[in-house]
Amino acid sequence: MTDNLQAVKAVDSEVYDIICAEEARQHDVVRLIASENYASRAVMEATGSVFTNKYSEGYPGRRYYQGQEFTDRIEVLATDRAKALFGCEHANIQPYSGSPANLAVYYALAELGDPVLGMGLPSGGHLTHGWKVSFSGRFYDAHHYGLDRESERIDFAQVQRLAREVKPRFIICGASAYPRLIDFERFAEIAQEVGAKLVADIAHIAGLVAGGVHPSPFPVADVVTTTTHKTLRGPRGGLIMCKKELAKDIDRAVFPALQGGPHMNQVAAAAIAFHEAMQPAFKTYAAQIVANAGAMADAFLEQGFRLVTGGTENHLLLVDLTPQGIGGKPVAQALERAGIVCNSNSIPFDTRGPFDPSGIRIGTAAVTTRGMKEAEMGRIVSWFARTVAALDDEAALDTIRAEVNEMCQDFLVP
Ligand code: DSN
Repeated sequence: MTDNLQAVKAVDSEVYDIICAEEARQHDVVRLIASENYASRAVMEATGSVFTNKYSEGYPGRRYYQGQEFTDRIEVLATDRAKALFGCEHANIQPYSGSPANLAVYYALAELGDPVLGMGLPSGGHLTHGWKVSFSGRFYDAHHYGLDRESERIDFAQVQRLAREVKPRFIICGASAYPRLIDFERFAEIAQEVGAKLVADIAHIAGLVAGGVHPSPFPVADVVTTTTHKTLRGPRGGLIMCKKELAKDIDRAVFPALQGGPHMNQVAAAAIAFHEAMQPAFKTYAAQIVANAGAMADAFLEQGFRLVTGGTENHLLLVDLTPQGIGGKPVAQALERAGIVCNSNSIPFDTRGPFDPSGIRIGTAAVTTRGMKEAEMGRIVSWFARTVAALDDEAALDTIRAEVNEMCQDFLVP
């Protein structure tokens, strides 16, 4: 990619050097952050295209500035592809990212102070699902469901009880750190019973839904939000999909209520990502993400680690380090020194605080894009185990890093 950055090099060698260093880092380490991926070269070229120069407030055919012949074409193309890919009635590709997409849904479906029901952050939900430090917890009457203590899976009895009690405007399902399938139909039954809308945030699993390896929230969800860059492997961005009858409210919430001009370079890149996700190879990719996560889970269990829920059915795993008696943070830091990049994460019913949680979150979307398969997952888990056993042993971590680096040379990045 940096081959293409000759203008950057000529104008600003400082920025060029930093980009090159980041490119090398992404090549030389094993990237396991569950929300990250490697976008294709086509997606990155479109992100850096001339559409970055254009303002286009409004929607296709209804813009406020002239010069929209091609912005209209690219936005229609992107939304048509999103609708075809996910099988939905309406799509809005303008949200800048996932949090703005969720904010638009609150704006469209509720008034300030209205009750809403979402998954608690410590259970694996997202900040924008009503957590108190986000707009969603501050300006709405947010209530939270969580997990069953025994199974560590969504506690639907609690969801139903809370829904009946608080009568939310909408129930939001979907998660950032939940290793199991989401039962959208069960959520829809509860939402219907209490007259609430169902919002599904599929940011983490959108690529799995598109690839047919996770159940789709359509047609049961009223609104579906996602980012375009996680398992879906597009540019950084957001997308809202909904039933036709909510289209106007959603569109008005995104523009003019919350955003100005959409980032059309991002829209063009998203159109490419949707095209890529419609190809047969993407189904194979999505299936391999899940197979790789499963292989990792097996390897972790063999090495004696405890996994939240005992395993995984999607792209991510949560390793609970409580039995090892160490926190996730020092382990994540040692792993980074060893060339394995992931994040510490709270586990359900965590007894440690959010800045020093008990778990490590791991995702397989990025390593799968590089072509790594089950055998490499086994190697990664054995490096993980060696790292945990050698947290402060710089020499041991250097040895692991060299081995990781050597393996990475065999797997291309786009
Ligand atoms: N930052 C994303 C994640 O890591 O899950 C969610 O916004």
